Amino acid sequence: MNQRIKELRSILHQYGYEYYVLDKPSVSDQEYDRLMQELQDLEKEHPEDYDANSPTQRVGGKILEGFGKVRHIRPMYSLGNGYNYEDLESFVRRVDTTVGPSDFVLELKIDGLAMSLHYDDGKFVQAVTRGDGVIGEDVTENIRMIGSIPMEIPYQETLEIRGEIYMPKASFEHANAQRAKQNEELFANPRNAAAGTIRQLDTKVVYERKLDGFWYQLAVDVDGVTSQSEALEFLKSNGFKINPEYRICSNMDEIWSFVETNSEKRSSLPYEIDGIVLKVNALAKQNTLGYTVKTPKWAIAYKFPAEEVVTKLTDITLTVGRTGKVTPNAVLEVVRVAGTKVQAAQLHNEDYIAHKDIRIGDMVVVRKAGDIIPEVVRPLPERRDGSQVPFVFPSTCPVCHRHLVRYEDEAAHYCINVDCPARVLESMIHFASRDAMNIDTLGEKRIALFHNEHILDTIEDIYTLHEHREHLVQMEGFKETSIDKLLDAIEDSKNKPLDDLLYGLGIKHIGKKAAHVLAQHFKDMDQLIAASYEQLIAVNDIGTISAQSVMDFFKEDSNIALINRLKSFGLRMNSDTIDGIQTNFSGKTVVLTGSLTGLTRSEAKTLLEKYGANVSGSVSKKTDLVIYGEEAGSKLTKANQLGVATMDEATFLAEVANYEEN
Ligand code: 3B8
Repeated sequence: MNQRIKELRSILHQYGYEYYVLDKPSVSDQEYDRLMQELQDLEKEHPEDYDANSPTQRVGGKILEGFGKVRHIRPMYSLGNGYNYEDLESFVRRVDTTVGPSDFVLELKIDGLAMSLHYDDGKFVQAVTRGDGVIGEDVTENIRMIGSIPMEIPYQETLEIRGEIYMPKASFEHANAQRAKQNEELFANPRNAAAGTIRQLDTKVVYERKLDGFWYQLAVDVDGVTSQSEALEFLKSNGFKINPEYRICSNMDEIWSFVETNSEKRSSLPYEIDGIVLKVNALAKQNTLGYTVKTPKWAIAYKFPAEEVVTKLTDITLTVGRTGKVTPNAVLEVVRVAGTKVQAAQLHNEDYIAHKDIRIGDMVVVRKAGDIIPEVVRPLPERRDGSQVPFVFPSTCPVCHRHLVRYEDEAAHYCINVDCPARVLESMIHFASRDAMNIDTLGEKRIALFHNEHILDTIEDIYTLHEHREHLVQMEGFKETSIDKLLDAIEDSKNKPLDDLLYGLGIKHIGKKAAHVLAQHFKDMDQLIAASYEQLIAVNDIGTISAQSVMDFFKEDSNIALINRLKSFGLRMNSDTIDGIQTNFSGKTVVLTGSLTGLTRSEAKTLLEKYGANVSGSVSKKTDLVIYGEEAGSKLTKANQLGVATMDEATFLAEVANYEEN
């Protein structure tokens, strides 16, 4: 390795650290640019010294093909919420009763995107979004564009850390000013801007947007780190940017005073925060407290009160969901709240409207907290002028006009016509949605459009859509390539495991978790259909209500007919993971590249995951294996440069065929 290259990289890493992390540059911009230029020139002369982590690689220029999915080694939980003094007090009390009186670390809650960073041998190798907590997206190349994130750290063991990527207020203003000039739609708030930026395929854009990050968590055990405050100091000493505002508190008085001080400081900070995070300091105590399904029991997020605004409620409309539930929505005069434009809000049900005496034409208080759908908090009766009219819940469905039913013990009205076009439409939208069959090119708008054209009347029609290709390409606004992409995505979805299919069918009370549990337990659709009520409730996490709902669903002939049709279209009807089998792919991080001929990318990915691999989108030192098809390009080259093992498609297929037989 060229010594000057090595030296320049190390100098430039140091200068970058001083500039981005410490905010104390020790050299002028000109000097920095001069050294960078020298390094760029030398790297051009010495391509054999290529390093993805070189300072020259951090200014963008790469165009990405997409983002691979990565399974987190430890799930990435999100925090439970508290909204007031009492919520925090009961959290503290619960901790005290379980593990005794404790110290807490309080941190600002950065309003950004949770992110996980991986380092091996002191080098940055991968960045993954939270995703659904189990599987996230590989956004390594984009994260490299963030100047404050170290590419090299002193700590040499495998390290995974977590933190928050955010867009500083100044970068946000700058980005929006830029967009206004170009007549582009403005970002609603810094958080959305950061989220949009992280999913950019053009790394140059990411570089220019000037994101930043704060790091607050270790996802691996580190010798000598026994508390959250030590974890923060460990991160700091390894060159990571930590939020300096944290504090250790040992009682409610200290905790609440920190909350109050920082609520006031909020508007003067250069980045957005939406609350305060409380964490039990001692890691041993954190371990004892453990986790619920979704959240750690050793931490809680205090959320600042949601912003409230006043606007006029001009009308109340009804929507019919896929279960037939009819919900009233407020139509509002457009108003800005919590950074976004709001023109509709939830009204929940008939009783909610009646109890609050919300009338059409009222001035109302509207609230929006973070990503939550806005809601009408209360009317302002003192601002009535006599023109307001009370709302009478209609007796018929706004879509199919059949009579609505309100069951005795429920607040909701239902359209009980299973053929109601609104219900059918919503079922299709649910079926294709991200958490179900994930046909991402078949969204709400297209489904509605195809539905109007009578080429999509029920779920099973999704799989005969290809027969209407001629019709589709003639429709306005559709290019041939986008139709083919859609048809490919539909074809790929046939391979989705039983979990996703079950969830997609929209069985009442069967959410993602229950669908997963059922799929894991029964393994294939026929076994599940054949299951008795007793067998269903015997499954962990399946209660009487879910069990009955599954029984009811399969009792319907039309549902069985739908499943049989889907089966005849070739949909996979079983669950995918094969427990306990050791294969050549178990635990390996695999990257697919080039065009595969024997199977689709998605099929290959499903197979790899089935045999225990993590499929990632980009090649790094952490990659264990690159499987390549025809015309493989830069990823294969990079694998060879890094000395990562490679395998051609034919060998891969032979290996898999071997496992499939057993
Ligand atoms: C555990 C600890 C989630 C979080 C966490 O500034 C966990 O700590 C988490 F499961 O989401 N937005 C923070 C922030 C977020 C989290 C956290 N600490 N400071 C934040």
